[in-house]
Amino acid sequence: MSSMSGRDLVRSIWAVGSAGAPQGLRTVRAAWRRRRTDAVGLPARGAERARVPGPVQDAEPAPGGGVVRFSRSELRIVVAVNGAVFWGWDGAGPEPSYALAGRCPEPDPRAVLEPDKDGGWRVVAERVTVMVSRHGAVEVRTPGGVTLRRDLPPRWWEPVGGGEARWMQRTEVAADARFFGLGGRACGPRLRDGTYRLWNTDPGRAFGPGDDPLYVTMPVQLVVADAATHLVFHDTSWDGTVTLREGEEGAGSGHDRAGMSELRMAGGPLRCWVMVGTPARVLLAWASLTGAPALPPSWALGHHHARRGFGSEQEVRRIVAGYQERGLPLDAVHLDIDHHDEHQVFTVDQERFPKLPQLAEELRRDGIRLVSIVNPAVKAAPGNAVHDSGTAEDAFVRDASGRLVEGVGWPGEAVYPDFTHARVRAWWGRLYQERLTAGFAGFWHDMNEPTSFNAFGESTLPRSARHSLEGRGGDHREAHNVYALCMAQAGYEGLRELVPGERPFLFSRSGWAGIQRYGGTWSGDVATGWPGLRASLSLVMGLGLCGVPYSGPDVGGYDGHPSPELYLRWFQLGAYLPLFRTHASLRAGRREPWEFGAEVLEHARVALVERRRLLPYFMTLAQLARRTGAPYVRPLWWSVPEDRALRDCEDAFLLGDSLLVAPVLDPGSDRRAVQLPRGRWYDTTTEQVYEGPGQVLVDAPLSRIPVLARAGAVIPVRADDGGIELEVWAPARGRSGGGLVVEDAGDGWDEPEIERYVARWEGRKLVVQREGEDGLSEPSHPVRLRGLGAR
Ligand code: NBV
Repeated sequence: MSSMSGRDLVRSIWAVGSAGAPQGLRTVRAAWRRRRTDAVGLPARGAERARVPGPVQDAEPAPGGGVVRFSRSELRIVVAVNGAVFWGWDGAGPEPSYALAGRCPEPDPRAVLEPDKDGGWRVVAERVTVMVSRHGAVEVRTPGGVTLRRDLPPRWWEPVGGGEARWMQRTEVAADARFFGLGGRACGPRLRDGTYRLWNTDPGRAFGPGDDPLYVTMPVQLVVADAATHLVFHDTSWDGTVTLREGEEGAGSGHDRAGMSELRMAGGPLRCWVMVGTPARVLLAWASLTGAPALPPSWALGHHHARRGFGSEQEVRRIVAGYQERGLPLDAVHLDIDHHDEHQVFTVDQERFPKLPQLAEELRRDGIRLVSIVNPAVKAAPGNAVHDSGTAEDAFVRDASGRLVEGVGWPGEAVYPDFTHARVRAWWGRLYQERLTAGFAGFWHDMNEPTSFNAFGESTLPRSARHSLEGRGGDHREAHNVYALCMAQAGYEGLRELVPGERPFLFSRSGWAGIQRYGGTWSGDVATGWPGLRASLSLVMGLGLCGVPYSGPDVGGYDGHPSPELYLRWFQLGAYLPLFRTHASLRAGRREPWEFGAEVLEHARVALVERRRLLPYFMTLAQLARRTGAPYVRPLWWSVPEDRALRDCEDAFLLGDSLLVAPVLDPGSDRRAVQLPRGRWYDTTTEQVYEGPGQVLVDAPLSRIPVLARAGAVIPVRADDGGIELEVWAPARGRSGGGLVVEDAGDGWDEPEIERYVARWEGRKLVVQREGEDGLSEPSHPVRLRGLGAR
């Protein structure tokens, strides 16, 4: 590696990369270096032998299912008490797993393995039947006998000289099925025909809908069909691809063509979990398996402003004052890498930020928290305290020969903690004390795919880099996709130890199945432009369906200069997403709402004020997400997955049960079409009534995006005095409604109770009551009725 200083090295790589001509040379050199590293560290694959399970031999029942033996493999099936079904080939069991929140759930003793026709076997459980053919095809059926998926017998390719087998699993699904999930995808949320890679990737530049994969990939698919929704999770962290092809329904007497999904993995166990039911039930089972989403502290549900290039404490103060002078609500300020010294992570540049704790204290008095970026790359320089303590802990990733793996991170030549080791996680977790002392209240994990600036041909560690993998031992091929998940675990558990009374707040650029246990994500460097705006909604919705309910984009896009209109439309969307954050790169210019002219400022103010008013609703949604796994942002088909028109609708979403948000995603629009689910809906600004199901045209002037309330909804909002008020939208005559309220628990661990409300007509009077064990009572909060003027 060259002797350049860290930042120079990073800058030169960037400069060369963007200059064009030398790019080829760099790529060749880097690719060569990676090949050399991996050639030494990884066994050559050589010839391979293909294998399929072969014919069935016998079967043996066990709790929750049993084992079916084939001539060249065996299949273990377990139905768990939460209704999820596990199966694993070649002796694979559910553990160890980075996705599971704890131990594998207990088997359901009622599920039994029994012989089926034609020499096959089946496991009959309450919510699913799993049929295994005599050649190893596995079919999942509803209790009514409708097939939801049919896995053909898998295929393995094993290196003749030994080593990791790669494998392929092809699956047929219903002709009407639609695919969602696979982590954060920019081109969704409905995943069209194509091949999607499972390898967390920093695209190295701002991305748009055509870029795939991105920072968060997961082998989690949500398959929505008329017969039922199911989630399938292949619990394998290796590199892979999923090829999807939607089916086609034969019109009239024509034949249906099944949908198809083909998973190819470079290694790891062939095992999966399937959950069947309604979307809500499926997400509940998923959360019970992989962990309840962390509950953000209440301030994290407000507005966050991040910025590259805050050059000093004074500048932070100036920006905060800019918000305050204009009466714009602000809840958190994020400091990017610019506040570090040359060693970067867990340091503060004392010249430019000499009194950070004092600044943090001042801000906190105004209700604003400081959030810090945290990168995993540790500057490889003796004298850098983090480096030295990590070295003493033997914390950094090594290669097969025992040498430290050096990459290029933001601080230049860098080493990378091996977060797949419990001791290393504990060491890293303790480092957050430095951040807490500096006054930070929240943490923003960046560059944790992990990214190493192209030092190894692709922008991450070499595949041969060794990892502990909880003592089992392995390499980066297996550890890569769970690197950020383990970093999040380290941060979360460290913070729990350091500040036991407060709920940690962290969000991470990269992640994998289970990341929600520790925090959320954000969309990374989304490209400024209308396609980027659309992509940011796709990411939030897709991640929500994979069990990660808290995320949001960089409002305005990361890399460019948005027009005032684009900025505003992004801002208006962001105000209804769980993480509402403005941020951009150094070159992209400012993202403060007053930078785009007086008109934008006025409309942005309305969005900010409305977000603050809706905080009790957001808190309720966060609490419900933790208890049920349901994302705050839901596709329109959430409770009616069989509604074909809604299933294909990607440009609007439900925020909880009560609101439908229809962002403006195209320039020059002042009206937009909205596909409504069944029932009556009110435009929350004009109180105009719309009746669903069906498509309606709704006003969308520059001043606001359409937000519709479901008739009968009871929505907790912030009253002028700061308390909670119930905004109740009149149900249609003869109908009733209701809603849940879970109050803010402060930033600690108290468990507030769920308040249930009903709204119904008593003659000409709309009555709102609280439902309790002892019957109905007066509401615990003042009530404001809306929509009464509607006919
Ligand atoms: O820390 C700088 C940026 C950050 O602003 C952005 O949000 C991240 O996605 N970060 C990427 C590192 C960029 C390095 C080239």
